[in-house]
Amino acid sequence: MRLQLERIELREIELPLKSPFETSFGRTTRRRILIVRAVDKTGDCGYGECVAPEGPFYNHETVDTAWLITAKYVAPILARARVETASEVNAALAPIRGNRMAKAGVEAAVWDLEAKLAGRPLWQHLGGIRDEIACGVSIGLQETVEALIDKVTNELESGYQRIKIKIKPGKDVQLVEAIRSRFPSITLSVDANSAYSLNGDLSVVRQLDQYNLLMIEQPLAPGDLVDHAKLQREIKTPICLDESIVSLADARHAFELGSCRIINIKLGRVGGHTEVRLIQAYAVEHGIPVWCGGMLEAGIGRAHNIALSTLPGFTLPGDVSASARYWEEDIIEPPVTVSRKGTIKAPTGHGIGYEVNEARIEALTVRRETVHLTS
Ligand code: OSB
Ligand code: MG
Repeated sequence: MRLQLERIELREIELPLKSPFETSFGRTTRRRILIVRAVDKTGDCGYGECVAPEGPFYNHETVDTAWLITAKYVAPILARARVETASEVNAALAPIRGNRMAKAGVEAAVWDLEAKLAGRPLWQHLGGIRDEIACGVSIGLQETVEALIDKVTNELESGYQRIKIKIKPGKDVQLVEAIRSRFPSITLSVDANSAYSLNGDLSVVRQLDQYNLLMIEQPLAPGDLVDHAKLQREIKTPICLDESIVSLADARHAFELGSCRIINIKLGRVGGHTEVRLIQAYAVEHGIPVWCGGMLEAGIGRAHNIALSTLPGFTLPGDVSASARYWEEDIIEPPVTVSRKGTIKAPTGHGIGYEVNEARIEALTVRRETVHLTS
């Protein structure tokens, strides 16, 4: 089945979060989300969700930059490349430097389209090997320690297999101490989103090292692979890299330097499913556990995350959790739900395997643009 892409449709929707999500780099209360539809000559279509956030604080990308790059460069380059399979999209877009979230939104839509045309679930089309994935939750910074403990208690009662909390300087050891004294043996990790430095904060990280954490995620700046390697040599807790790894090359550099022992893979951050598979295959070959990270996705992005989490190597619970943790009403049907044992069943429907609620997307749309790929 050869693809003949006819057009790329972009929409921006606005979706309020049920409760604000706070990290070391800021607080999000509502999401502005770029939804991508890739439409084939046959009229069939695939969906992608660009995870670029509102502001350039997680990385350099934003909804607005992603919109510009997608409309002005990604779509036209794709048109000229006349890709016939989803696996060609990554190479076709290689001339565009960075802007991986923009590229991933379109790439993912083409993968969904191709899986639908092939008549099978995206997760199987990508090479997934399990029909159920393990789930954890990411809990943002809270106003008080009591509020944090309440959140942790609720998520554990829901069945989630791993708790991750956000930390930042001044809100770190005290939070971990409070959770550990209440829940001595749960699977617990922390995510600093690059808020620390090797020179200034080694003593804090050494203290965190005493709490039997599953991992410490992205303590230092994204470019600091060398400092992460030095830090990893100082502590027994595995370092997990998120922001630092945007490509297979980064994963290899991190492994060769000893900068981490675990990798968080995000579809948007690495530029799409093809790069996810390259990193995941490298990780399997070198015995590095990986897991799927999240970016406060609505249903389309969540569905793609479920699909990629079925690949070999995704052996740790991901930040892929129920729609209801984020949204009053999702943009897919049914919403993503999590079992009592903290798992999500990979869907059996074709492509992403969830129905996209077009009417709801229409109602939430604040901006739209269509780029035609054939003349
Ligand atoms: O670092 O994993 C991160 C959300 C926004 C930006 C960065 C991160 C996160 C999360 C939330 O941790 C994960 C989720 O979607 O539940
Ligand atoms: Mg992270």
